[in-house]
Amino acid sequence: MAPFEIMGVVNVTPDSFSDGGRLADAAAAVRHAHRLVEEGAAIVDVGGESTRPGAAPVSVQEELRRVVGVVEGIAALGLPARISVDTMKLEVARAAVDAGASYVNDVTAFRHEPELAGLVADRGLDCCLMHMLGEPRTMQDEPRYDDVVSDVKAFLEERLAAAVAAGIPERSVHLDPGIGFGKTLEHNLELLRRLGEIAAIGRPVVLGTSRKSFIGRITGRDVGARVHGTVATCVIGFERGARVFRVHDVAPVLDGLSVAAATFGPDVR
Ligand code: HH2
Repeated sequence: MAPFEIMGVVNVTPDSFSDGGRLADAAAAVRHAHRLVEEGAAIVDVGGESTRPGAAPVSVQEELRRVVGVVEGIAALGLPARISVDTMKLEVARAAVDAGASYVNDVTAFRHEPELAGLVADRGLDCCLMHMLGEPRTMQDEPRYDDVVSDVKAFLEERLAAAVAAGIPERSVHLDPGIGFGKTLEHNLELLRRLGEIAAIGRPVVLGTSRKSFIGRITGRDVGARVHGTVATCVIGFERGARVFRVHDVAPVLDGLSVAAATFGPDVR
């Protein structure tokens, strides 16, 4: 098994925080996915609803319109990568799976639509369950925890148990601490430092730090110039036990992770 997997981000949204609008046209999104796989992505994550802080929800119809054609287009290329759909909606996930997706990335961990777990179970899909405090519209309004790492870990254990109770085999579940989703700069750094406690749950940990604002707070860089900071977070995350890296910039992250994996080996904790 590869020591890590890169999940390349394909946002088909007019308003995503780092690449919004650029891939609004489906053909451009398919070409972008192709490039990410050529650069080394093992998974491409197609999302039609921005979850950036303050983002407004998108209707089912609009999300279907944005996502399904792109998933179909990527599937038609027959790339050596799996297609993930980044959605919290059952109907969107079902259509994306019918179009060729085999992985559901739900930032609400099946809390928005619990029936989504049934789809994952019935169709034998893999999934990512992510921690988020509150909802995107309000999540950055003074987030508070007793202890951020213990709270996130308890949440992920509870959602993993709920997924298994819905019929999803444990081996099909990845867990994600949800960097930036209802977290301050210090919360994000504490999660990175103590990521081993999340990895100790025993499921592969997904890390989504790519270009996020906490990197901008540290480096003073705008969103388009956070790639070096992103690579640093991925290398730190790998050393602390993360195994799937959701990023916009696949090639530089692959280099960083290759060096980290050669140094620490696949079994570091
Ligand atoms: N972050 C974003 C979206 N989906 N999924 C997982 N599992 N983990 C993450 O950290 C994560 C995610 C937000 O980033 P992005 O897709 O770049 O922006 P937007 O939500 O504005 O489209």
